[in-house]
This record gives sequence, structure tokens and C-alpha cells, in this order.
Amino acid sequence: TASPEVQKAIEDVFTKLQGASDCTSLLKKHLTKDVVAKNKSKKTRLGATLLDVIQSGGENLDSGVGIYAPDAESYTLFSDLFNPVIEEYHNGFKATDTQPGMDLGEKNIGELADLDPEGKFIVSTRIRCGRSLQGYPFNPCLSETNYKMMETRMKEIFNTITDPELKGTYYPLTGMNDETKNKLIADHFLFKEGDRFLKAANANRYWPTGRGIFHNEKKTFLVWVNEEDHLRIISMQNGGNVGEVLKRLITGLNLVAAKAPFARHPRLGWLTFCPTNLGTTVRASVHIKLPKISAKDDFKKICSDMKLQIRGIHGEHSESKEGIYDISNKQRLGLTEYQAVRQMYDGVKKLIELEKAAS
Ligand code: ADP
Ligand code: CIR
Repeated sequence: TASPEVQKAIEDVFTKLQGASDCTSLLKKHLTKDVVAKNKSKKTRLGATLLDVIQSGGENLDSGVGIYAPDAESYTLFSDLFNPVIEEYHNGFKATDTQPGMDLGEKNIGELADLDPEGKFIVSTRIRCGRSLQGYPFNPCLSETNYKMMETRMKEIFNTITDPELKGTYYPLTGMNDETKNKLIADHFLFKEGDRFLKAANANRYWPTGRGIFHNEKKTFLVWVNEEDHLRIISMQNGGNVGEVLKRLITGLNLVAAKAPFARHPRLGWLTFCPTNLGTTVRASVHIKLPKISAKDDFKKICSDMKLQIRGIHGEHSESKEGIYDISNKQRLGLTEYQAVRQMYDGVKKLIELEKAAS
């Protein structure tokens, strides 16, 4: 069972959250006295405790969610906390609900006409999904050797990609010069470094070991290795052609999936480190200019009513610049991959109509 020190630290997080009046995280809301009492002594087989789950939200009081799963077992062992957080984040997905089978929408791509054929609003479109390699836990439980082995395996897999559009090169973070790295980050291709939410979750250990990025020449198909998730598989391009972006994602994902078995949970779908990314793990987004409607008071509500999430220009926890927003589906669990993309597609279509009609 968890040591007295760990149990005390869990109590301290609880007390800190209760005292933090401007904290609005789902962790604060759902980490009740009861949940603490029932779970503070538990340990997963890999040794993870409730402290590992809650320490990011305990340190970062501005978290939206505040919890991570150190290993797959945590989702069941600490379900008293995960279930209500998951239900609230994913639009009412209950403890008794099950993620539908995968449907990437291969047959529906024809329905996804370019959202912005005149190029007036949408700067770029991106769809990503997360995957975990079977047999490895998540970041806080990975050893340095694990990271190296996973990277080696992925390099072998990337080398098997011969599709002329998708083939590319793997660039490890280890040894990458700052100029190259910072340019990749600024251009929205690479994950940022030193994310404080991940750091507090013990997810940045041995950095940059085992971390890196694969991409094709055009940087339209990319795979992040060992950042928040083992893999983030990404398709992106300029403009609003969601269908092209989805089609490329499906092709690339299938190539990687053919070589690497991924961890899937019977109820929660594709397993990832953050409970917001379960199920489809799909975040489909546009970078979009909506100067008129975004200046209005009801912009946030319009977006949340359409189940859209607003992020800033450099992703989560960043600010919007020059009136450009990152708009995506919020829900990733409890619907199919195609429906997740569709949530973004239909919502953004509506936002563009509203922008055109606004004065
Ligand atoms: P994730 O989408 O993987 O959850 P972030 O929100 O941190 O993580 O975004 C990662 C990067 O992808 C950021 O640089 C962000 O600006 C970029 N990005 C997201 N959506 C788009 C888009 N539609 N076009 C271009 N870049 C994008
Ligand atoms: C937070 O709670 O703000 C961070 N741990 C990130 C959570 C992921 N957020 C999201 O909306 N996908």
C-alpha cells in the first residue's frame, strides 16, 4: 500500500485544492473527501498511487482537468476519480458506456468538402490521434531503457514507410540544435518543451531521451514520439480541406498500426495518458480567423454549445494572436473517429456562416 508520506501528500493536495478559490479544475470538483479516503492507500501493480494521478492538478491550479493516468490500471483502480472527470469532459460518457468500434470515416471522406475554398478564414487544418504501444506503461512509469527501446522500435517502423507522399525521416530530439527545434515548434510541427502540466505529472523524465519527430518532406504527415503519449500521429496542411487531411491521416495511421500493436481498453477505446484523450483520441482542429464573432461576448458560449474547444495559436494553454484561434472538437470518447472530425467540421462551418453574417 501507499506509504504514509504519500498518503499525507494526497491529503495535502486535497486541502490545497479546497482552499484555492479560483481553481476550476475537474480534479478539484471531483476529488472529494470520500474519494481521498477510499483511494489514498491504493497502489497499482506498477506502484502508481493516487498522488501520481493528481499531482499535476495539485501543482497547477489553473489546470482545466488536472489528472493523468500513470498506467492503464489507474483508470480502473482510481475509477472513483477518473469516471466522473471523464463523464464531465466527454459530454456525459458514463461509467457504464462503451466506446464504439473504430470508424475513421474512409467511406465518408467525400462528405467533407473544403470548409473555406476561397481561403478567407482558415489558415490550416490538422487532425491528430494518440496511440500507446502495447506492453509499455505511460510516462511516469517508463524507464530510460523503455524510452530508448520504444524509440528504436519506432525508427524501424518509420523506415518501412515507402508510400511516396508519406515517407520521411525521424529526427530525435537528442542532438537537435535549438534553432531547428525552435523553428519546428514555432511553425506548429513539433511539441513544445518543458510543459509544466506534464512536468508536474512526472512525464518529462530523462528528457530528451527517446523523444523525437518523424515527418515527410512536406511536413503534412508527422508522428511525435514519447511526448505526452507514446505516439501522436498527425496530418496537417494549409487551408480548410478537412477531407484531404483525414484521408492522409488514415493512410499514415494504418501504415504504423500494421507494424505496432496499440493498447486498447474494452470500454475506454484507445488508451492514452490523459483522460481527455481516450476513445478516439482524435483532435481535429483548424487555425481560423474570425475577427468579428470572436470579439463578441458570446463567442465562447457559441463554441461550447457546439462542443468545440478553443485554444490559442500555439496550442493548449497558449494565447490567441492576430485573431487566430485553434478550434477543435472537445469530445474524444463516446463517439466514432469520423463523428469527432464531423463535430469540428459542422461547428466550424457554422462559425464561418456566422462570421460572414456578422457586422
Ligand atoms: P495537441 O493538438 O497535440 O493536443 P497542442 O494543442 O499543444 O497539442 O498543439 C500542438 C501543436 O499543433 C501546436 O503548435 C498547435 O499550434 C498546432 N496546431 C494545432 N492545430 C493546428 C492547425 N489546425 N493548424 C496548424 N497547427 C495546428
Ligand atoms: C490541464 O488539466 O489543463 C492539463 N493537464 C491538460 C489537460 C488536457 N486538456 C484538454 O482539454 N485536452
